[in-house]
Amino acid sequence: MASTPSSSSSSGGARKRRGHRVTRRAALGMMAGGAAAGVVGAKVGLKSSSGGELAAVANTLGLNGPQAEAALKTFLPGAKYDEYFMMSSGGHSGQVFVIGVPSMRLLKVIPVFTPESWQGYGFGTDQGNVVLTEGSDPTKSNPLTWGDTHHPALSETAGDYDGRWLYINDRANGRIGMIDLRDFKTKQILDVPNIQTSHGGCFITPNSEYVHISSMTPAVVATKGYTYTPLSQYKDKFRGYSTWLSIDPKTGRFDMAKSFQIELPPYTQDLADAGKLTSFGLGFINSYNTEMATGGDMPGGPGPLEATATKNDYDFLHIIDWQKAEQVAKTGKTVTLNGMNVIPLDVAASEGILHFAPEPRNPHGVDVSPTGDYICVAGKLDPNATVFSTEKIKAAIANQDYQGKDPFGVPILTFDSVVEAQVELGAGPLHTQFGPDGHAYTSLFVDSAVAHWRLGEKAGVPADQAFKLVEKLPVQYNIGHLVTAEGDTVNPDGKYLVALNKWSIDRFPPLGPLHPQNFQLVDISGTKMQIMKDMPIGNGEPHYVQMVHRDKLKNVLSVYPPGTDPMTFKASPFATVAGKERVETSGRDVHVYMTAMRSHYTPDQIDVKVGDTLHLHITNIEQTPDATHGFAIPQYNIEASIDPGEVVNIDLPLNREGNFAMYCTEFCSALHLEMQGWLNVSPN
Ligand code: CUK
Ligand code: CUA
Repeated sequence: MASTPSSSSSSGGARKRRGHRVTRRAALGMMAGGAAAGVVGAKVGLKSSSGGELAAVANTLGLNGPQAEAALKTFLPGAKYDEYFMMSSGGHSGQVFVIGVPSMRLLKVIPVFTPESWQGYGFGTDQGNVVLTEGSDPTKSNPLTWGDTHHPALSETAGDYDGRWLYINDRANGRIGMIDLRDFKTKQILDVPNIQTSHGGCFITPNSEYVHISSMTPAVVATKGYTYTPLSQYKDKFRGYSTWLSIDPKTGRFDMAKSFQIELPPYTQDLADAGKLTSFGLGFINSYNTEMATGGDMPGGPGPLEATATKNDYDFLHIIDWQKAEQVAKTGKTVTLNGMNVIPLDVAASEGILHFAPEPRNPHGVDVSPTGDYICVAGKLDPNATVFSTEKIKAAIANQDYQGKDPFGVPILTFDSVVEAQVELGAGPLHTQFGPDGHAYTSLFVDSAVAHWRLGEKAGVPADQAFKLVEKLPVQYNIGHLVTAEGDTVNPDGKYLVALNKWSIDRFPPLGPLHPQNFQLVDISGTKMQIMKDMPIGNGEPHYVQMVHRDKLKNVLSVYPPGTDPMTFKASPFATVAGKERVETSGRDVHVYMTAMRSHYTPDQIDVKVGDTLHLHITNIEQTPDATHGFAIPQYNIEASIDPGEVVNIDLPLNREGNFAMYCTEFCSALHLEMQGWLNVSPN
């Protein structure tokens, strides 16, 4: 892998750092003797260390100096916390992973679209069951039980993460989930009307006005969900939709009355991003398959989709003026489709809401630079990053500088009028993230490398370094997305980059033919990028990830206030306190108001009959951090996790007689094994 010597001025010390932030060295509270230049230097020389053993350890493992240094820099002893958290999509695991940086430790799995039994998500309790069922329209009776999470979006204020909510899309089923970052639990899943799949999202506007999600593959939408249509009518009947979901500023939930969609041509809409600062008010969506190919690779067909969908030299960057759309959405020019306020395609074109700019064929990522001045499109089949200029786009729109219209009447801006630069990076560029001072980093899938390059003068880059490749770092292997610390905000931190590699091949011991993905932590604080650590991801296939500073997550609860309903964060009407436990029967409905504390449930015997419906309202009356109790009923597929202060509700129709030994699944105390009881279901 050719690697160009750094010509940048990006020495670690020269990078601006936020004053209130601790440097990595201070955060680690170690390496007081200074960064070791080599293995010998790794002896550290601290009086409190056990002597010169480090060099011997490094020699035994065959570590070179930079590797030994990286090992120390990424080690965190207990009770020392990571400086950053990665909010990682979990791909087709349907979950979100929370990973510490620089330690690269998995700290939490947040179930969103897929049931998860440790947290009792989707096994009979209200939170998971309600959320999964509500998010499964139109088949509420048969909930979808998996999703394909791709693009997490942290809520923002003034273009910076604010630590309130996290959104994530389901690429498979066109859904979006909302996680509250007070308790890291999923509060809402919305099956977005009129889109069957999703990829252009989630992205969030700079003040969390909207979270955007657009369809990937177009579909035929009818007034009641989807309808069958021959693929020969693809161009006429299939449509995509760009969805702007209004965020309730108090709860983070979706406010459908203020949300709207924009109808799009049946191209395949891919990644998207929100404008910021100079491009505030605009949204950008890539597309491919402007050929509108539908496959057909058997004899007599037009050919495989991947061949027929790559014929055009250019596809279209969709440029959406969402502030204009917001105004038009309030007029009579819209239609209502499955409960969604929709701006028809011809209205979007004629009202100046939607413009196209040609982009080199079959692009993938579109990423807006921190100042909002540059829109970076990576070309998959093109070795360049194509950089569009916000200023030039605005001028071209104002001057109606069009090179034509697409078959649906959408004006196409003149390519040469809106492009600022094309930077040759290497084979298979996909996604771009940013550091301070106009540093940009693009993943190269085919090259298996990260390309470090510089933006232009509007990002503060000296003219002689503008739009130049700085360095390429080989990664292992076949990188998809990448992330830098707060690298998609108005204020990126630099410091760390993580390469999200699709293949790991030989990096980890084989444990069967399915290999993990490989996250690689890269130090980008110095003049040369340096790999610090590999982390196998043995679950799902992460796509995008955001990396947020620990300071931003300031609202995290350690315990709930007593008797809290986690869906509302308010006192639950079903909360119970010690001494008030009771059973209330009304007809065949048996309500049990139960408390859980170390090491018993009260009541610990429940007597019911086949045909009754049991309504369990369990309050964990503890306020000790980490004193979570489980609650399982064997044979009935019930499993709850009840955090301190939390109230969990379970509705259970009793269809089978027996004595069921309900028990606590969380090893909570010395007498945890004794924390059990009996559900006695007698014959009717
Ligand atoms: S996509 Cu996966 S590597 Cu869904 Cu963001 Cu590019
Ligand atoms: Cu409660 Cu174990």
